[in-house]
Amino acid sequence: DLHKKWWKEAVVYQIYPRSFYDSNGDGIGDLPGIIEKLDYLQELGVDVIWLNPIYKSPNADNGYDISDYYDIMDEFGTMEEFDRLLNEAHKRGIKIVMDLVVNHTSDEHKWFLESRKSKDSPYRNFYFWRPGKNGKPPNNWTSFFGGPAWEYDPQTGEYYLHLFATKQPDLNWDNPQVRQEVYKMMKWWLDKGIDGFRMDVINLISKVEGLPDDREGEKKGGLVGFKYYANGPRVHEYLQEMNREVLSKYDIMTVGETPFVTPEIAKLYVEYDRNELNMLFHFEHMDMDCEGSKWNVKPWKLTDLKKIMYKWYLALKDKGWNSLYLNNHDQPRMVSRFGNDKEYRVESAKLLATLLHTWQGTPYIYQGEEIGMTNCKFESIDEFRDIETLNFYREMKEKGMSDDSILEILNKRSRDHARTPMQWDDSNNAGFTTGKPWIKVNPNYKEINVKKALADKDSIFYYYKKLIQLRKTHPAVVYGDVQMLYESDEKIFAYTRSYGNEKLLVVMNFSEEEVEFCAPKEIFSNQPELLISNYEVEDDIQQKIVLKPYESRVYKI
Ligand code: ISL
Ligand code: CA
Repeated sequence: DLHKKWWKEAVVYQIYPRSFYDSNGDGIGDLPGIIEKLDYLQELGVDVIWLNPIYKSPNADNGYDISDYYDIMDEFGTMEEFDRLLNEAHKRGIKIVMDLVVNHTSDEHKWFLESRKSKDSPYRNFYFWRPGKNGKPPNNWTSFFGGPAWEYDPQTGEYYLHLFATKQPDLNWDNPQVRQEVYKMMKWWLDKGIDGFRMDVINLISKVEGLPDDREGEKKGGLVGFKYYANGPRVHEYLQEMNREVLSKYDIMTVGETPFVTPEIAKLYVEYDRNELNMLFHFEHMDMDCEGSKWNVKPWKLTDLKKIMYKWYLALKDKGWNSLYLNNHDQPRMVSRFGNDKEYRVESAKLLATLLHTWQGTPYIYQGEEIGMTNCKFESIDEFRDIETLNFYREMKEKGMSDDSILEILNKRSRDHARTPMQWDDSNNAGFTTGKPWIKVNPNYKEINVKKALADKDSIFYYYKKLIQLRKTHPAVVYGDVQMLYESDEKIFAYTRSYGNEKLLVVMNFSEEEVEFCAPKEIFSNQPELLISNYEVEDDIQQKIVLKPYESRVYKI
């Protein structure tokens, strides 16, 4: 089958190196720390590691502001240690995918330092420099991290564009020299032997010519300007060029991080005959529980989640491939957001894992998810570290909001929930560091940690391990077609997966009550085999199953 690919069969494990494991006691996770934990990841059974940025960076946005693409961040280690990590991972059959952050660089990157020196610097056109309009920025676009998307630079009396922090100036992809520099750098890493890229906000790289004001956006509020750069006019031309000149020459996987995409837009990036990317991360399910902005939280509905997932499945079926995630380094912890992190923490973490691994697509596990790590209770503003969080705090203070109200919002949404240190054991600082951790450790580490999980055969960890194995032993888990059951039910998520003559049934109860599931006739007529479940199952599958709170079962039927 032409469409069989290793990256479809793989399970990816995302590592946020700063918070994974600190090997030298400076309070910051590092590359030798990851090497020490490779055996743990091998035990879990994952195939690929995606590393958040580890390049040289002044860390305005924890490595998403890169000052040298050919060097390693001081705190994380050296290039020798990276080579060792790559080698040790490969020895264990684990591939490594790197973050590629090329929509912007750090303002400390040498290209930018050159570019800001004078209007006729050979690097001027590597970025977007524009004169102001009557003492104001060149247009009304706002930044993802608050405030205008432009920064005035007195040295030449012009502004530069930054869609993210002021220390993250946007690269000008319309300049062919920029593109050639990026491709050269990508080849340099691929020639080292890395196995692919996760491409940061890669659908924002092409801006509409003239950088026009966004009048409608301004009226609506929220992020202003994105319609002039999200999925911009030349983005496919650039990605096809990148594919032709770089990606197609290697056996690698690529996944684009792409806010503002619908399935129709996504097809243009991932359909096989387009020769652009393998997969992308969309945000539709991340937007289910908020309105207008991520900070404005509302309850989410299971039917919305089902609709979104089914829509994406149908759109890419046989033409492209989905990536599956429920949290990452920018999002709250999934068990706190979509499950119940109190009395049903273990059950609901396993249920969410079941969905993640048995839907069609490549699953991405975020570090700590496999032991059911939860959101952290932050007691005061000085416990936060994330630039987006701190900027939001400042903005809300200026608007007169009280500390308590801001803290309440941040305790739901801050990106720092994902960034508290990995909980390895019940010793000081959860065994993450012998020094002072760069960010608060979640106080629940005595209860929730790796050591405990490895000692308990019913732990979330071993449930993940089993799910990952199911992908290896049952091709229907990877390739099977999805048929939805109970589509409009607000508590039950159920579907079948069919591949050749293999058929699986997945049933999940997303509620805290017992619910009845009535299996369709063709399902209970055969002798089904239970492949995995998160409760002890006594009953044989019958026409009617009573599902306990957050119960999930997978049958071969
Ligand atoms: O994090 C978000 C919401 O809290 C997103 O809006 C996020 O800023 C967006 O998805 C882009 O994220 C990526 O690029 C950013 C970086 O800060 C994020 O960590 C990264 O995942 C800028 O490089
Ligand atoms: Ca360290």
